[in-house]
Amino acid sequence: MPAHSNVYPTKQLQERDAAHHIHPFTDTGALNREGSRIITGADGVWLIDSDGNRYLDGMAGLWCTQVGHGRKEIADAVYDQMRELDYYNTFFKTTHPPAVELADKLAQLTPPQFNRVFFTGSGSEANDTVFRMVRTYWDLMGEPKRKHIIGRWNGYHGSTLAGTSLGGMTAMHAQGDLPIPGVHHIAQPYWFGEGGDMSEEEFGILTARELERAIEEIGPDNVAAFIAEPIQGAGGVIIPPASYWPEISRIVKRFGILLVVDEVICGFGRLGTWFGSEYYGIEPDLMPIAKGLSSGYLPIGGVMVADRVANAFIEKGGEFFHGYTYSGHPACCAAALANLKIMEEEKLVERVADDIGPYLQKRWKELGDHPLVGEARMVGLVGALELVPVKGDRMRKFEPVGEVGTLCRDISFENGLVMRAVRDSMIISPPLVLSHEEADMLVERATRTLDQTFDRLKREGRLAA
Ligand code: PXG
Repeated sequence: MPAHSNVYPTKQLQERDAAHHIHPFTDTGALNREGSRIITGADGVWLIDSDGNRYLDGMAGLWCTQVGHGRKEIADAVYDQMRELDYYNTFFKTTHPPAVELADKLAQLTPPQFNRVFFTGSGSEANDTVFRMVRTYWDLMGEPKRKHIIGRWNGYHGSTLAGTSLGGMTAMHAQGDLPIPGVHHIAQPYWFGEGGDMSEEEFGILTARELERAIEEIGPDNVAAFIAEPIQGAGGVIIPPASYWPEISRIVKRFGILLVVDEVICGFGRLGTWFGSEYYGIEPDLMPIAKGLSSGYLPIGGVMVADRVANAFIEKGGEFFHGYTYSGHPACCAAALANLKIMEEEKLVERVADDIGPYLQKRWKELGDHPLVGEARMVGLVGALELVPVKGDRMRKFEPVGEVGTLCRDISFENGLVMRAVRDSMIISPPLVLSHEEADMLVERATRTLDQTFDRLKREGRLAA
């Protein structure tokens, strides 16, 4: 941990932040009254703030810091790259060694149908690329009517125009008059919240068949693609029933539409496989990637393009009028390469599958016994706790939704653990380098947090009898 990190003038920084900085996904007025938390340093799975407090980073930054914070290897690789070639574009018949090397590496790491990548600066840009690529693909294939794209309610694909539209967050749609015409949404496979009396198996099939129904309603010749996350992340770590993905695969194949699997969170080892698609045995045509690609050290994303799609662009010819100044940025590619090297050398994906994954899952699921927890679920190193007012009754929810989650999140911070609240569930997605001791600390702090939240709710009479 840097020695200087607890000598920042918190109050002054908060005032300047409030005066000049508009934060993402934030009620700016409310934040300005409260003051931002100022993170000044990080090392491994630990964060430090401007008052010298240490927090276990249970969210790996924002679902991205697979290799942990403060890795000198990545900083050195970026420094070296910047000294050699700071920036040059990849437009106009040009490339550079780090972009070549990263594209080649990604072709090796991803499932066999993927041999090409289109680089972007983020996951949102990746999904905007997907949107234009999908529609252009069908134009090239001589089926220009295929313009409709189906996503899911409560899916998250970013906050640009296409990302917001493809995602199914209604509060986001309301800002900017979205979705873009031609985007549709079907139900999510959220058994705990929406499964009613059905078994998980039945509910998985039912929600998957919504895709079939939607395709038939829109007209099979008009549908271009279906997009989904293997496990919904921002939507609350929604782990689909085992019956869900096989049924989706059947439907996608039946109608010949493109399958877009958004790997921005599930990619790069989060589920104990390199990609979430492998965990669920899905065969996507396009895979947006970002986050864990560089562990967040520098912004980089991309779209993995399967041969089926890439060949249409290559064989049918013509320019794809699409690209970003920072597509394949040399320093970002160098950061990604150094990150992937660490992941391979330290066998982090295998570690999630065989070691720290099963260890934390076991300990996390013990939290399911807590009186405030309706369900504790986890795959790989991504998990959720559903907080409920009445233990054993999935149908009962806190009112208004989200208040208890926020309270629990704030208490968790006080206890030195970063968890994210989604509605009234608590989410973790820690760095893949988490040690067993740190996993124990995480669970111990989460337990204390649940106890304190429970006591507080009890005192305030907010737990149903
Ligand atoms: N797809 C998925 C599945 C994501 O989770 C994006 C695309 C967009 O990536 P960029 O790099 O443009 O942010 C994401 C991002 C949250 C939260 O609060 C989640 C994300 C981003 C910000 C906040 O859980 N996911």
